[in-house]
Amino acid sequence: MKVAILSDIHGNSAALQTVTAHIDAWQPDHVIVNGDVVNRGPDSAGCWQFIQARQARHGWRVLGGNHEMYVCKHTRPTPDPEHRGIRADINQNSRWTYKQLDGEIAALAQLPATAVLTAPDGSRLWTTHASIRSNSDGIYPASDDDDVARQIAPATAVFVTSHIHVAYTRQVNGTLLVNTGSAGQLCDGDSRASYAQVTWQKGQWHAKIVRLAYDWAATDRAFHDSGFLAETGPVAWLIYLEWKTAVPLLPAWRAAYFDAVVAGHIPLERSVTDFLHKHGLSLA
Ligand SMILES: [Mn+2]
Repeated sequence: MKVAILSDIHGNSAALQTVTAHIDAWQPDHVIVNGDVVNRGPDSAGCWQFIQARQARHGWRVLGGNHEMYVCKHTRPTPDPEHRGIRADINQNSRWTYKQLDGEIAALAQLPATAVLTAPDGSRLWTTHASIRSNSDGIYPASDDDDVARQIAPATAVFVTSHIHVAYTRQVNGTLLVNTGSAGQLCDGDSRASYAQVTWQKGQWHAKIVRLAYDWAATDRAFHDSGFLAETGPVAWLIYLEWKTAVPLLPAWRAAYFDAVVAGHIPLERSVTDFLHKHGLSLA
């Protein structure tokens, strides 16, 4: 049995095309999309359409991630606190994505959280966006074994996670733990797309991470031409540069500035320009 698991496409069509071509050539028995098809990128609608077609015609299984949830939250008639005032400015890009996905929100909201495949010996491969506890509870390469055991309980032979955009495989108390990384926006210092190949062969599970260069210039153009950079506020600059550098800038900005911005001590735009200046980054 051959299983391909991709995730965290984040509206990056060029990366999705490259990963899909590689998966097609590998000819897996199952393909699982482990959440975050949409948001934080220039072409959420195109990626969602493509994934839906693959689901309908090729039986791909599609799971929801935290970003599908963020986009769906915009349907609520009374905006929750995350979508009022300054927090609305910070979260502008999920609103932009929501508008692009008009008519698709019900389908996004209904995506399942988990896929389970069983080998002939009864051992199981469990796939979910982050952890058993929540779709934003990241499992890191250096997370303590005991913490991971709680995040993946009850233990299965293979546990496939994503969410943090860092690709790796490791063993945790007899479980083969696999992080798919991200098709569209890496955070592990390597800007190539990643996905996971998991196989059941001769009575054993194996896992491998595949890394692929893709048409970065096309994605760069899409960030500019789609209006993503111009229309979704300063946080979009961080997202764009995170995509470009494969370094997790958004969490670093959040840790340093989020509370001050929400408290009104510094305007959002200046917090981002200060942050970029301190890190020697610019949009040009
Ligand atoms: Mn993601």
